[in-house]
Amino acid sequence: VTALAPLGQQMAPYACQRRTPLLHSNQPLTEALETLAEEAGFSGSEGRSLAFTRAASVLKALPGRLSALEELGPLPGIGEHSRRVIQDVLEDGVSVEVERVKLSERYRTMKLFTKIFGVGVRTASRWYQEGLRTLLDLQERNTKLTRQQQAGLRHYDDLNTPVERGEAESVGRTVQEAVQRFLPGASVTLAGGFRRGKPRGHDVDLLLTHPEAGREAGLLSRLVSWLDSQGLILYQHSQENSFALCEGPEPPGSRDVLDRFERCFSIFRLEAQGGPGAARGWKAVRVDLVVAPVSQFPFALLGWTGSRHFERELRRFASHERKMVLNSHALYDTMRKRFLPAASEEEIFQHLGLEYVPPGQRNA
Ligand code: DGT
Ligand code: MG
Repeated sequence: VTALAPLGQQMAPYACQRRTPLLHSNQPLTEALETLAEEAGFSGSEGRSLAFTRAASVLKALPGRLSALEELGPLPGIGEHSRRVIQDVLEDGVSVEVERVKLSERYRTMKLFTKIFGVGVRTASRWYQEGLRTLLDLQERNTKLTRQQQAGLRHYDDLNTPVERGEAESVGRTVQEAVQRFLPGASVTLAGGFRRGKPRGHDVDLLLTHPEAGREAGLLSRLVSWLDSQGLILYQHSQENSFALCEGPEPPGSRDVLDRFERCFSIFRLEAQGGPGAARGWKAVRVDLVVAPVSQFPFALLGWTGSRHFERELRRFASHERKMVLNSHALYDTMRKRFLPAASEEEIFQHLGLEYVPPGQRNA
């Protein structure tokens, strides 16, 4: 019998050094690991969550279906606990641990609550501790909700029905047409999972820019008011640009570095195109509108295309391997103490000394 080369033999350690297609051959394994990652996140164990996410991400990049643990070889990034889970699923088809998590009251409740727009792990956890278990509980016990959470609850079913690609494109066209009224020449780009080739997603991420620097200023508020006046917006809150290049980017690992663009979190009222909303005539869809000045556009595009794990790995690679700070606004070289401008995503990969990974291969 010829010994097969381990499937994971050539696996590079950072997800941004690998190609990760949308479809892969190890779905049952990655689902199990991602459930544990999610559960660890619900318990506030970020490190443990990341370990499971990393292991899942490695499996997504394998060239074929794993049939025995040994085929992995001495892969970096898959810890002992993850190996145990993989082995269980390979041998028994399921992991008892994962099944137990999925049935646990805490996991199910946390999942129910965090699926409300505007509810994070902290809030969901507090509600769970207070004994709340259902969406009805929230209403009956007059739980204090933010305006965002109220909207999230009101449109709960729609917002937890996947957005189809056709719907995302339709939202994109609507925004594009509206933008042309106020700023001809401005562009609207569909980012997020759809740019990576996903056929459906949880929201629509749209990036707006204009080829002439500065022309994009003020666009967002005019755009949103107009969309609102047309009855297309069910909810929105906007945030002003708070990023100044002269401050320098934040140190790596600091939270929310992508959140400093002029940005609008919204819920659109989308005319139904079949599916669950068809009878009613419309469907609520989560839409994020982000405005980037043209000089930052490639960084914004790279940062908003995802996946979240791919982004995290890019930033980790930049800082640990290159002593650079990457965020959705800029790339900063801490050794040479200067920003490295880029006119395209390709140039950012070049600055980092990474082989270019096209969007469809960033599904880490
Ligand atoms: P999905 O669930 O189908 O919408 O999948 P994605 O990949 O489109 O995920 P999404 O929409 O949450 O985010 C897309 C990318 O944009 C993600 O890689 C990170 C970035 N991003 C989106 N929102 C935020 C945010 O609030 N903070 C930060 N730091 N990054 C964000
Ligand atoms: Mg998205």
